[in-house]
Amino acid sequence: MKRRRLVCLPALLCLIAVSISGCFELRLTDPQAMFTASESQHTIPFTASFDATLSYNPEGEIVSYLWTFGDGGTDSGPVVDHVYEQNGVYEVVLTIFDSEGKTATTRTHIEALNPLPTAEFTYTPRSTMENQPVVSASEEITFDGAESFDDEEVVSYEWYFGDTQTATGQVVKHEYLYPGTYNVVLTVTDNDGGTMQCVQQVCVIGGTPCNADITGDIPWSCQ
Ligand SMILES: [Ca+2]
Ligand SMILES: [Ca+2]
Repeated sequence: MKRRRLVCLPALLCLIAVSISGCFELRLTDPQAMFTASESQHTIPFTASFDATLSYNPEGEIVSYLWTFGDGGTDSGPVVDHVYEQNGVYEVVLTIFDSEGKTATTRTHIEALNPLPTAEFTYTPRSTMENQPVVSASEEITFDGAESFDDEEVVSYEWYFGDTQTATGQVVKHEYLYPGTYNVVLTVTDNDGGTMQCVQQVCVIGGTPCNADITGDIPWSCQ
């Protein structure tokens, strides 16, 4: 029994030694792919730079660096640039090849962000009183969001007129029943789901003046 144990022990030690040296050898001889990226997240369009000079090969040389950028673009070389023009999440893959035909691969993700739309609107007819635009109660006012824009497309216009009424569309009409100061909110949405709001105070006069100071000199004042 004792003898068998003695025989087994060297065999076991030998097996461990082989395993360790096997791992060690793997680590020593396989190429290691590594790179840094100048951006992990940026609004399009932007140029990202990638640097794979940290990659190394313990035996032999790295003979080529191949890149795929996740948007159909490819390149080669240890240091490359790539322009992202469409929003999305992209996987960047680097594969290196050494002189013995061994390869190594590593990857990262880059998020190319959608530029948000800009919301703007005008309204007519309106007149000016003491440098302040005013509209009249019981008059049809046209609200126009045509000055809103996006890098691609504004696909919806949602209006809130500040008096519980709402509407949808680039150009809408609304009539205020009562004088007052109303916060009109236009929310635009682009084709990628990005939203932006514009808020303007609209002063409505007529009938009972807005924020009326009945005994004051400027009964139409909205301040
Ligand atoms: Ca887009
Ligand atoms: Ca956009």
